[in-house]
Amino acid sequence: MEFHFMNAAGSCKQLADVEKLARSAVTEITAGSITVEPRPGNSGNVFWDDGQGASLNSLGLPNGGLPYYREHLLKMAGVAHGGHKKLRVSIAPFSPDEVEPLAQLAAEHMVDSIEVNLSCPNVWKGKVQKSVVGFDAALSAAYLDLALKSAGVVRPVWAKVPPYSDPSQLAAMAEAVTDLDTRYAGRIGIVACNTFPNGFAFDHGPKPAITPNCGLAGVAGRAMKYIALGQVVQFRALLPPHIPVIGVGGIADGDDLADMLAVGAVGVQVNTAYTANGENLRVFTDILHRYVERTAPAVE
Ligand code: RRO
Repeated sequence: MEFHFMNAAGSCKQLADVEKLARSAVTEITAGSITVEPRPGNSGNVFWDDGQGASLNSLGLPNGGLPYYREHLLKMAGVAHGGHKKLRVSIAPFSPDEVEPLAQLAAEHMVDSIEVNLSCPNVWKGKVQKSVVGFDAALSAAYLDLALKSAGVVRPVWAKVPPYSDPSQLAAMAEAVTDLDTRYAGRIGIVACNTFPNGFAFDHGPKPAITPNCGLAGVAGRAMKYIALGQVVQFRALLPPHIPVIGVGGIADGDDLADMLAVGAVGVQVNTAYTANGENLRVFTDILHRYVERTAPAVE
């Protein structure tokens, strides 16, 4: 199967971000997540890393919405393709009727694959937190079905799922995806997993590390590595072999990539290691380099 090596959505929102990632070692650039309406995102400290590879974020889905991507998405795809990378767009619909316009936008602008974000933990209306769609397999299947219908006949659709602590919820999602696969002929895959909802940290003092929502934020990076590996192991055991799984969570060096591939992932997404290192593109090169050093036979 094709090897997928990319940034995770969240670190690429605008044309300039695609232009930058087009010069990196990724095979594929993930842009988004994008919503129907433009969103300013949260304010204050919205990303924090603990200096040991773990992070918290509450970005709050900042993005330019349909107006920005109608204007810039074709150029984003052209820039990615010019750098010999695929362009994946992560869409974040807030209701079933938002799936079609977002998926169609991607389909009409040379985007190579669509990721349906079923798992953003950071959407609040005042003090009320929006529930995470990916914990409801039936509702997730409805979103994915609409995305597959709107995405054009050949374009793959990936479900970005939350980390499941209840194995029966994970099994229900695996079953829903397997069922969709029988109807959409090998066009669906799983990206496991998004951040763990509602973590909290102090920033070496009395204040929460993250400003919005009393400091509650998605947990990522090193803190997620063993959870993400476990999610991939479980999905691999439940899914037919041809349905691909991409692993996300704590990929920061060649060993992490090797571990993800060893449990059956077809590739990885990287976020904390990239963001916490000032979005230095070397992170991607170093991961691949160390992976090759670790796995390649010695040349005499
Ligand atoms: O924007 C965010 O706050 C965000 C999103 Br959409 C997501 O999918 N996962 C995450 O940790 N943060």
